[in-house]
Amino acid sequence: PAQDEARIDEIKRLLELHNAVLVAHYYTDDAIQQLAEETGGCVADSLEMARFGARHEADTLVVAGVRFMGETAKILSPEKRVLMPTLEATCSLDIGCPADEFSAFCDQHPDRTVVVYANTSAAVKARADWVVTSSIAVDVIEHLQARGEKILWAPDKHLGGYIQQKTGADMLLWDGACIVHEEFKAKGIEDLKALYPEAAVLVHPESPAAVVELADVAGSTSQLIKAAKELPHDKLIVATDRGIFFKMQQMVPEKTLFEAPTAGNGATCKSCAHCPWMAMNALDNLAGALREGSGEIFVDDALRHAALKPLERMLNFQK
Ligand code: CIZ
Ligand code: SF4
Repeated sequence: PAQDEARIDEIKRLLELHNAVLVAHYYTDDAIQQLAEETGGCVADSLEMARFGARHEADTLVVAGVRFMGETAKILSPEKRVLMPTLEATCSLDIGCPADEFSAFCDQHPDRTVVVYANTSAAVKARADWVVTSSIAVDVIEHLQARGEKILWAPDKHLGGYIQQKTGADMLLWDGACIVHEEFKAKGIEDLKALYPEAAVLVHPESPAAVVELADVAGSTSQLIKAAKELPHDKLIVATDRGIFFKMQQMVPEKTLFEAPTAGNGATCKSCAHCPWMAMNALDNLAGALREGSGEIFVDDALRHAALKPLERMLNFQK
């Protein structure tokens, strides 16, 4: 629409004016992902967003995603101004893991190495030995296991359970979940698979174990996009936020992508398989943040230093 065009032009002008770069997650709206691509920004998972933002020479990072992604950017680049379209965009994993309760839990298990998922507040990261994203979680846990370490994992119990099963590591799990991935149904996928037996199933391991069991490939968003390209299959059933279809379809224009069902009867719905917090990012509030300098992320200095250590461990980790 013409209104969107005007907004897009305004954002492009403001990005230049402020020497700013747009860093967008795969789960944001197509228009935002496209804009990030067109303006020399990046569209990525949370690990690559963090790497890209830290390396880029821009003065301002505009992070389209959820709160922890903006915080991570600020922790890694304190000298940069970090803006988000909205500060209201949180995550059920972050909400489900309050720093004080988490810290008490860690205190009860001093013999365990604390590994937290990137989808957490700066305060929770500050209590951790390691931060990981789903892209490198398995590799890091294997590394710690080889050193004989016992793990305390938070917050996603499905991802934690998946890693535990895959590595055999001794992991104590926090009881958190992603409200988007938790809704995928094994029965719905089996029914779809009956219709298209030649289709491959791609699953993000924040999904329940019964769903991950049906996967031909389980992995992070970037790993699933890579698998979509490499697998010989022409049809793919995909269990992760449907925001990923923008990039995935771009990579495999010739393949047919199916949204994994969020209901047992094979149905999908408009508001399912899409993160309500990611969806808060829009062209309007993105333009507003750049125009008014609103949605700026600040992280207290002591907290920043404490959270930086486990984050740097992740960024410096080589398999
Ligand atoms: O579900 C999320 O928020 C994901 C997959 C984040 C990420 O690591 O890119
Ligand atoms: Fe959090 Fe799930 Fe949304 Fe990702 S998709 S930001 S894990 S609620």
